[in-house]
Amino acid sequence: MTHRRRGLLITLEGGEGAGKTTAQQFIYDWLRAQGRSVTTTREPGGTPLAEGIRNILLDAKGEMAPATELLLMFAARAENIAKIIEPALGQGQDVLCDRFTDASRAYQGAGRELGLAAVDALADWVHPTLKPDLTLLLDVPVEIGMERVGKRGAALNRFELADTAFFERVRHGYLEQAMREPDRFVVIDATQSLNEVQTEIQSALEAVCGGEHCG
Ligand code: Z5A
Repeated sequence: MTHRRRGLLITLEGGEGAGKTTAQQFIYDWLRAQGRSVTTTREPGGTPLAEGIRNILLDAKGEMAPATELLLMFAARAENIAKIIEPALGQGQDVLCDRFTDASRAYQGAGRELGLAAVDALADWVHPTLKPDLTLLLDVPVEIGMERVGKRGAALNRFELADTAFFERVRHGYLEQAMREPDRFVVIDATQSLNEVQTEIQSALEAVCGGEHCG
């Protein structure tokens, strides 16, 4: 009996304006050029229900307790995993996900100061065996990221309205997570030019695609 190869789960992380959306297209194109099938998704979001939860979470006029925010992130994640991520991986497709559980560790665990234990308990319950094969962390100082977001000209969402101290905690939360899991994370200095950022992303992709489950 032949077993279909499971795809790779690649996640993109970073603070506001780090360049994830810009990087996602580059990664998609690169993986496709290797002849790989790729599904893209984002969090919170990815399915109609999860996109509905996203709207509630991002509504600038909305207010919610930090615990509510964390639980809604995992409610959306449970949908995305069940409907998009697991089926695609099981069919041998790579999944490129714009943010995943590390965002909950950084934003809710560190930013909202709920702590890692609460996030890890939910992660253990919602996706006990699912872990990214590669996490690209686009790291940018808070003021540079906010400047980029400001230049975008779009209305700010509920997260983007937070104060600088919140974003500093988020950034440190991400960097601490990367230090804890150096085999999974690749930290990229996102203050570099787009070309330089893409060169580093490509090296990380080549490394993970050199593994036994790529080809
Ligand atoms: N959130 C959470 O709290 N907990 C969770 O568990 C999850 C999420 C999953 C929505 O995420 C919110 O949900 C998010 C965290 C929270 N907070 N917010 N907001 P999102 O990913 O959808 O939203 P976002 O982080 O704000 O995405 P973004 O604003 O689109 O940022 P980005 O994708 O990282 O940046 P970009 O759009 O690619 O680039 C921003 C601008 O910078 C753009 O004009 C680019 O042309 C420019 N750019 C990009 N790279 C460069 C370089 N290298 N040089 C110069 N300029 C550049």
